[in-house]
Amino acid sequence: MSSNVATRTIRIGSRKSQLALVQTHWVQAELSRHFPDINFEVSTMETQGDKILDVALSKIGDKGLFTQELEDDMLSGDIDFAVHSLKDLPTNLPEGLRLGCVTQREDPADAMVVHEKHKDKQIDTLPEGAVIGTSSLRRLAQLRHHFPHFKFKDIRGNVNTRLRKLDEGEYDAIILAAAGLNRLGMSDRIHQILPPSISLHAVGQGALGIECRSGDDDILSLLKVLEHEPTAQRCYAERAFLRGLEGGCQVPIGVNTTIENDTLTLTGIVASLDGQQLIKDTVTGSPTDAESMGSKLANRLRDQGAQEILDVINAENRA
Ligand code: DPM
Repeated sequence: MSSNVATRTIRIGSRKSQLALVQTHWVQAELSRHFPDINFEVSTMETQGDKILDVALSKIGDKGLFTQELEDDMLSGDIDFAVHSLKDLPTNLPEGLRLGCVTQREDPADAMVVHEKHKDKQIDTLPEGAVIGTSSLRRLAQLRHHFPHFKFKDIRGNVNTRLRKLDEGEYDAIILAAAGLNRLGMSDRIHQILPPSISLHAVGQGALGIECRSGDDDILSLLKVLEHEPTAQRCYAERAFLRGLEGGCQVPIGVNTTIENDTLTLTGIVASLDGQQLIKDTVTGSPTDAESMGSKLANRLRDQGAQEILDVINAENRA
C-alpha cells in the first residue's frame, strides 16, 4: 500500500436509493474492516434513472442511465470509485474508467411477489388476465412466451414504491430481482423464485460492480479484496455476451451461468417482445476463457436470427 492512500480520505460514490445505499455501505464497511487506517466516505447523488419515473426505461435510452453522473464525478476527481448493481453498468465504459472489481453474487434469479389474494398460487396457477408488473423487456418477453394469457403493465420506482403499488391492488403480481429484496431484508416478500426454465436473469444480476479510474492503481489494489473470482468470471462471460449483441440495459436478453468442476457454462437467450421467438443456446469452456465464450455465444445466437429481433426492438425504442 503506497502511503498517499493511507493518509487520504477515499470518496465512494453511490446513488441515493435505499438499495444503492445498503450496497454501498456494505462496501464501505468491508473496506474499513480490511483497511482500518483509511477513511472511506460515501457521497450520494441522483442519476437520470432516479429522476425520470414516468417514462418506460426502454424509452429513456440506456447510455449510463443509472451511472453517468457518478462517472462524471469520478473523471473530475470528486469521487474515487462508484458502487453499482453490476446489471446497471453498461458493458462499454467511458474512456478513462474501468470495472475495478466484481463482488460475490447474491441469488441472481428473478422473484415473483404476489398480491395477498394470490398467496396460494404459483406463477403457473395465476388466473387468466392476471396483471403482472414489470418494466423489464427481458422479463416481459420471457413471461409472455410461457404465459400468453397474462396482462403486462409497466411499473417504475424503487422497490418500496413497487411493493406498495402491488399491495394497493394495481397488480396481481410483480417481478423483481431476488437479490434486491434479499439485500433490503425483505426476503419474506419473495413468493416464488423463477427457475431459469421460465426466466433467465439479466447480465450481472445479483453482483455489485465497482467502477474506478483506469490507471488508479492505489484504488484498484484496495478493491481487489472485494473481488470474488468465480462471480467475476461468470459476469465477464455474461457481459461479453451482451456486448457481442450490442445490448444495453433494456433489451430482452437473459443469461444463466454456472461454474462446476472448473467448467463455465453460459446459457443466453434473446426473445422477441411478443414472446413468439425465443433464441437460446449454451456454450461451455474454461472459466479463464470467460470473455471469448461470451462473444462465441453472441455470434451463435446471431447466426440463429437474434440480430433481426434486436433490430426491431432498437428501432422501436428509438421511435
Ligand atoms: C436493469 C433492469 C432492471 C433494473 C432490466 C432487467 C429491472 C427493471 C424493472 C438493467 N436494471 O432486469 O431486465 O424490473 O422494471 C435494478 C434492480 C436491481 C439492480 C431491481 C430489479 C437489484 C438487483 C441487482 C433495476 N437494478 O431488477 O428488481 O443488484 O442485480
